[in-house]
Amino acid sequence: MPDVPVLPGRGHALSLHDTRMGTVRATEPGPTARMYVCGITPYDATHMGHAFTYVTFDLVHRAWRDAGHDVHYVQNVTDIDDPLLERAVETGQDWREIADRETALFREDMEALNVLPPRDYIGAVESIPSVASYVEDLQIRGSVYAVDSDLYFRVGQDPSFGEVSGLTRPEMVRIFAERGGDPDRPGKEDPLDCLVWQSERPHEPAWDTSLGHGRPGWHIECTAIALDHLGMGFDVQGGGSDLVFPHHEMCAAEAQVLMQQEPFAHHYVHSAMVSWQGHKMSKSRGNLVFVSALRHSGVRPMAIRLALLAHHYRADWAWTPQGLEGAEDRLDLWLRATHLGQGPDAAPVLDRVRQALADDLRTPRALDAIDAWCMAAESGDGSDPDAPALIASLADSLLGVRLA
Ligand code: 5CA
Ligand code: ZN
Repeated sequence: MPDVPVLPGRGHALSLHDTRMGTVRATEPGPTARMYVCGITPYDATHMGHAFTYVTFDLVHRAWRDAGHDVHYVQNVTDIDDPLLERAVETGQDWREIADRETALFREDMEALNVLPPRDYIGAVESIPSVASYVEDLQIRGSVYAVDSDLYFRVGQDPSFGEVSGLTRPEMVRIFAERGGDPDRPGKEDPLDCLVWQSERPHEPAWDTSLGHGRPGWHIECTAIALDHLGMGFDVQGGGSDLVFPHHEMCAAEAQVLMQQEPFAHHYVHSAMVSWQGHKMSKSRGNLVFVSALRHSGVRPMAIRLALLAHHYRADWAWTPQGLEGAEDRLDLWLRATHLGQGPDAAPVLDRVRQALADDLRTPRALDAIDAWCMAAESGDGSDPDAPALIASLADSLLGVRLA
């Protein structure tokens, strides 16, 4: 955990858009704010889409800290799943080696981008015993059935199923098929029922559990890790908007049936998609700009972070070289201005940045407020000798932009 400068006063209560309610409303954490963010599937390096998502939730982390909360942040890493096994076959490498290497690179990229690490960083593989025990609980509740020797969760057991995404059934069926689901598999009771346990396939890894020899389905992995480390009714479930359905809908349904309580999370928060060459940046399509490649070509990590922060987290956007150039210029401006001996009073800037972030993470407004101060300081306005240091501290503490 890097040092985060402590600022004078205290941050405002944080409001965030909640996908389930469709509105921006206040988060209401207790002394400890609890957040679960879906982590990477480590079969390739971190791209700008991932970085945008983790920087977004880093702002939540920082805003809560600034408002005086302790933050319990949990993230998973999907270190066993089909894409990893496919990549292993393509490259002749062991799937575990790929997962270890790409997870290490991800952590390095996040550290370079000054993303505060989660308190618990939990793998799918290490969670298998826990997953098996939750699936047994679902069986006891009559919420699981077998197709061949795979196990499916009856989504209809959760009366609130569908409320996270708010999609219609036909939309759900279509998106389910596009995002790893199997609506057409013969033997399923409801096309939307989701796989919770997959029995061993030839040449694939499998683990011995009370459910037999196999491996977990995807959604139950995050359900189990969130319940184990945060419990029911945590503050924010986060990820990119591609996870709204089916992933976050299924996680919520499984947990709500398991615990016979709702909600799984108070806010479901989703970051927009970053595209490149006309399509969502995705490992499966291969249209990627990697954080590590830019770093190794000499781009400063704080310029990458500023390129991401220039976009509000709920608006889809395209990565461009011009966007990065603009961010480099901005970083230069901020570095010059915060190294001056004086400038205008910084207290109003602190308040404006806090307000902008508390209002659903309006980063463009926060950047504008700092730009304005920097330009004024450069043109000789103001004579407060403490202001440059306060601007540097607030940029670091609230936006994660280190100007040292
Ligand atoms: N392991 C699962 C979650 S349990 C997974 O979705 N992994 S991932 O590697 O595909 O994505 C990691 C995170 O980055 C997810 O939150 C996903 O929503 C987000 N993400 C992926 N592509 C983009 C993109 N192009 N723009 C913004 N966020 C993205
Ligand atoms: Zn997840």
